[in-house]
This record gives sequence, structure tokens and C-alpha cells, in this order.
Amino acid sequence: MMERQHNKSCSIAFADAPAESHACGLSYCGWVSEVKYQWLMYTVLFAALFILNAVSYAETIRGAVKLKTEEDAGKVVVYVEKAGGVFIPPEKRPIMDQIDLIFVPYVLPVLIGTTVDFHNSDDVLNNIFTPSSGYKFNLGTYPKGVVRSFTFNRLGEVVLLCNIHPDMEGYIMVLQNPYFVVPDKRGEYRISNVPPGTYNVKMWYKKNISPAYTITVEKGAEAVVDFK
Ligand SMILES: [Cu+2]
Repeated sequence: MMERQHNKSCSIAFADAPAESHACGLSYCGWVSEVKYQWLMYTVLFAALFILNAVSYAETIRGAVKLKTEEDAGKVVVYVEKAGGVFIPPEKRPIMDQIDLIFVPYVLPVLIGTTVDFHNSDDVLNNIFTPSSGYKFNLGTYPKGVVRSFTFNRLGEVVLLCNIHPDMEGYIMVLQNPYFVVPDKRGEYRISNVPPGTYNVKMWYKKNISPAYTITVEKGAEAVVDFK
């Protein structure tokens, strides 16, 4: 076994190393391995703290929406009216399905430019059309398993109807930025990673839009907006 000499000038840590810990192997010294292990642990610890910090203190808009029933939760969209920046529509297309003669979800908020896939999960034919101004599309009548798509390039609400089943009604909400969310069943919502700035926050609920709440999101902080 070769004894490996430490260069005392290489670092303070080396110079302070206890002599008895210098039992060395052919290529690595056990004490050096121990120091490396400690540095690795420190690196992992700092990385974990950094990630935890980023998660805990990322800018967020959160709050609650007062709902009459749990079912209403899926009929609400909370969104930032306008935000600066260039926003790329998601590659993964969101889905609007038809299940038991109901549009699912009731409302699908999307970033402008998003292509939505329209499914039919029913054993019967369904149709999708809209009379909403600016679109007036009809995707036709099609059976289970067929998927048709549409790209939404105009802002605002798009009502979805089925010309076979008059009770069917759903909505696409086309929004200017990706800072939107459908609250959970308790009416609570959280919009994460909103850049610091001042925004108008609104709530859409069954065709109605609330007045705007103007809030300022500070760096590393949360802004709370409750809709009553
Ligand atoms: Cu239908």
C-alpha cells in the first residue's frame, strides 16, 4: 500500500485534517472521501433548501370563491385579465369530452392560440357547434372514438352546444395569458408563478364575469383575492 501525502498548501481543510485519518488506499485517501461525502451532502442540502424556497415563496395569487354548491366549483374560472409577456400555447392539447350527454369539463379555460381536442365518449352521436360571435364553427356530428380539433384564436367565452341534445352546454374560455385556474370543490384556488406586477383578477361564473380586483403581486409573496 502506498502512502499518499497531502499537500498542506492546497486548502485549510486539508491542513486541519487529523493525522490518524490518513489511512490511504492506492488511489484515494479515506479522509478525502469523507470530505467529498460531506461536500456532497452539503450540496444536496443546499439544493433541497433552494427548491423548497422556490416552491414556498414563488409568486402566487390565491383565494377562495364563495360557491352555492360543490358542483358550481367546476363552473368557475379565476383568471388574470391581462399580463405582459409572450405565452406559448401548450403542446399537449386540452380535452373537451362529452360524457353521458354532458360537456366535461363544463368550462375549459385555455390560452389564446390553444388547440382543443373534442372527444365523444358516448355510445350515441354527439354534435358540437357554437353560435358565439367570431367563431360560429360546427365540428359536425360524430360517434364515440372520433376526435375533432379546433384552435381558438380569439379572446373570450365560446359556448358549446349540441344540435342533437338541446340540454348540452359547455364553455371554452379563451384567455390572454396562462394565469388562470378552475377552483377546487371547496372553491379554493391558487395561480402559481405569476410574475411580480399589478393585475386585474376576474372570476367567470356561468356566463357572468365579476368586477375586476386590482392586486399587486410582490416578489416572493402571495396576493389574496376572495370572491364573495
Ligand atoms: Cu349531444
